[in-house]
Amino acid sequence: MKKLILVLFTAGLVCSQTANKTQLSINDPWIRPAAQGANSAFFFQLENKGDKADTLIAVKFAHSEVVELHETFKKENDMMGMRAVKFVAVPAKGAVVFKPRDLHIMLIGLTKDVKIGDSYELKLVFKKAGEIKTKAVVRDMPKMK
Ligand SMILES: [Cu+2]
Repeated sequence: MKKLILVLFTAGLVCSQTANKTQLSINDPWIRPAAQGANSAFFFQLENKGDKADTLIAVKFAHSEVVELHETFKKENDMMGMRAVKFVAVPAKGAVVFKPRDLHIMLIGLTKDVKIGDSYELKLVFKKAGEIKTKAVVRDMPKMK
């Protein structure tokens, strides 16, 4: 009897996870190159096709000491600054863009060189959907206009 309950419970978990995962998609994930010991950043577009909002609460990366969610803001003297945020809301039927000089994931203290052409697995952690894996390719920053 105990065994049957356990099986049912596990099956339920698997189902709800797949249902959630189809709602969120991570498009064009990429990382900028940087040397060991320096910082890098991770960018992507997040699309929520579902009719429930979700919240990005963390990102996991195996090759940096710290990972933070960052936003860019304008300082008084027109300089750009950046600061950590605790979460990023993803609206229902909406999208959030993580891009240079805007929202980004800061990869602080790389434990190895991150070179152009390499690709790395990262995990995005959502309040409702849980962990979603993605693979990001390392490429150069787009040229500033
Ligand atoms: Cu940053």
